[in-house]
Amino acid sequence: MHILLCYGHLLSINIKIFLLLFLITGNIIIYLQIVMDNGLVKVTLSNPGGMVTGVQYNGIENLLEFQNEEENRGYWDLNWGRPEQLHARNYDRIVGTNFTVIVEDSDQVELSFTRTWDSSPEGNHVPLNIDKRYILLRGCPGFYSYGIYGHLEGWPDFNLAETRTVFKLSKDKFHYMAISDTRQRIMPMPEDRATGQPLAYPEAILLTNPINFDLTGEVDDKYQYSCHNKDNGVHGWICSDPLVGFWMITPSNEFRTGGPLRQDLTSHVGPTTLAMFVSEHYSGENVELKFREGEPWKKVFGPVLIYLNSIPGEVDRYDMDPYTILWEDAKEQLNIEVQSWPYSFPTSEDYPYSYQRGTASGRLLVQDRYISEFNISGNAAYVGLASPGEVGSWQSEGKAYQFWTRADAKGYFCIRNIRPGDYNLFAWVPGFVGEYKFDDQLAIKPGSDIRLGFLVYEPPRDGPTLWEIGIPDRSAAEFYVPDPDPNFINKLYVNHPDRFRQYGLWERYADLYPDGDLVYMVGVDDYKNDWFFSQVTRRISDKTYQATTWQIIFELTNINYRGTYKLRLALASAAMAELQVRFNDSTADPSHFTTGLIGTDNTIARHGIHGLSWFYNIDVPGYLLVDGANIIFLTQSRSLSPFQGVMYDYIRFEGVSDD
Ligand SMILES: *[C@@H]1O[C@H](CO)[C@@H](O)[C@H](O)[C@H]1NC(C)=O
Ligand SMILES: *[C@@H]1O[C@H](CO)[C@@H](O)[C@H](O)[C@H]1NC(C)=O
Ligand SMILES: CC(=O)N[C@H]1CO[C@H](CO)[C@@H](O)[C@@H]1O
Repeated sequence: MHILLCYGHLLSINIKIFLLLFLITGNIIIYLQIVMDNGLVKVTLSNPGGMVTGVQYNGIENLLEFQNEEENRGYWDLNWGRPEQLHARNYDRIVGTNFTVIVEDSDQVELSFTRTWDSSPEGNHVPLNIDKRYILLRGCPGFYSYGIYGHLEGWPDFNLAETRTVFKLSKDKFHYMAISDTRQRIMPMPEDRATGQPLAYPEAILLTNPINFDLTGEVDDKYQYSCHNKDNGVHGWICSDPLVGFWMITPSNEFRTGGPLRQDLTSHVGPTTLAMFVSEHYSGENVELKFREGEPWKKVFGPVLIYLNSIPGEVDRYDMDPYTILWEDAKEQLNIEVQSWPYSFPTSEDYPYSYQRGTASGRLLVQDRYISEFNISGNAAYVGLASPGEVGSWQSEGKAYQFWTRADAKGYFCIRNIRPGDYNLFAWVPGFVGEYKFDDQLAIKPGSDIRLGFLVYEPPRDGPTLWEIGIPDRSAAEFYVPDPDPNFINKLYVNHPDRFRQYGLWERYADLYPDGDLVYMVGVDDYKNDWFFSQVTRRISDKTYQATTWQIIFELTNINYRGTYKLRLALASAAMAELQVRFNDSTADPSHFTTGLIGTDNTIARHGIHGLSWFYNIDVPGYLLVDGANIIFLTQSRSLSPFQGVMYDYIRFEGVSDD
């Protein structure tokens, strides 16, 4: 099918660059438009600037929204601040004033638009040199883009909060959006958001008067279309007449921040499609890239592929619906790109080719004698290389590159195409608490082949499991996720595995527990039905919220009053929260344990089911326990907003060690 779809490849002609619309001032010629054309796609760029102003394909003059200003169709942008600016951000749409043709031959065109930092006070730009690149290959219906960001030693300090590349498509043409096999739908028009009713925050709109009447009464919110880095390889839009797909393909996660489970935006109403490189989404300010004491930095974001496809001939020839045909072809193209990563064609010296990279491999085993007397295979473990740091530090790391893989069922893993540099190896195994870190740093050099052999992870464990709630997998998805309020539905997520992506679920807590907070009876209740996915605040009036205290009741006999029991508490998210834990005394002051104020991942408001992962090991002296029924009180004490709270990942109560 793929070859059939892309039969246009055969028609490809040599690549041309046209320099159009020039001005002549004195003896200087200034080109205002640059066009790359390979016979399949024609990409028009502004000069100076290097904004993508037009994408011509399959008989459509411009897939981008031609009614937008030229600098508001296809661009790179960023949000940055000075250290002393606190939360203030400066928005910067990157204008590359220095245009250079880097490659122009019959197989490839590569263009560069650079902006050099202007150190004069009037410059007022982020202290970065930025090189935006565009590549067109022979026979490829699409184009690549990547960015090289550099901060030289001694330059001013700053924070980089967000950077991405954005494409705004023709709103008359693109109405169907696809981000995964099960997340595809006809989307609202941008006008519908203006005529609709804003909900608890500006991103969420109730569609009261949409152009497409069928969408009346649904909620639109771009955060409902977020995706894990590991699954965010391809997303985009389909035009139904003629049938054309516009896809953002990101073949590698190496340049993204925060590892495989970090989530970020994909495509959303506009119609807009994004490749997010740095952002705070689902993580908070600690994932901002902070540059201090004039430290030098350089990073390559991308390349990403803007891929176009279409259906030649009559649609009736296929036994699939046309949206599926285009989506399946886009996924196939993602596979091709992933197989070809790292690419051999980008010419920047900051982009290492395959032979300039290294490999690390080994086998991860888990040793937990309360589960097995033998080593357990690190089945499907996440194993990754990231900047040297503490356990978990990679969750908020984004200055350098990260390289992650999944181990096989026996725990064998192989991480390929690692850029040269110093790394720590981190791993975690679904089903086991905590995280593994290999003791030594790994120095990857071009051609390195590091074989680590057996690595044995001993997850935190003192005594036998007396009871547990949930599964340690860094997500709250296994808990009870309520149906949304029928007035605030996104129909895509009705009867959908991602039911947690509905708007307003935080309000459902008080509906379900009107008179008192959640009480969970160990051995009686089932966490799938009886443990609400998020410990949120309770609304008591329009703008007033109340802290909540959940209880876990469990029976205990033969208590070892001199021994120490252990509570393992893994959180899947925290937003301006403080979780206090008390044993059998709801008023103990101070509480037996508190997390202190933690988290700015904002996952409750953004339907994320998890943000950053937190893990606490709490000693429980036996004298706090009683023979018979015991109560653990979990108080989330911060309650200024509906979006404050925690999500639990897993809770385990361990008996006293039998050593
Ligand atoms: C313009 O860009 C090219 C290619 O990236 C670079 O080699 C050159 O130094 C730049 N010139 C200026 C004046 O920044
Ligand atoms: C687990 O594997 C390690 C590494 O191969 C080995 O040293 C250890 O003896 C094994 N433990 C058991 C209980 O088999
Ligand atoms: C010290 C303390 O508050 N103990 C309490 C533990 O919980 C039981 C209820 O199961 C109470 O009866 C105890 O007073």
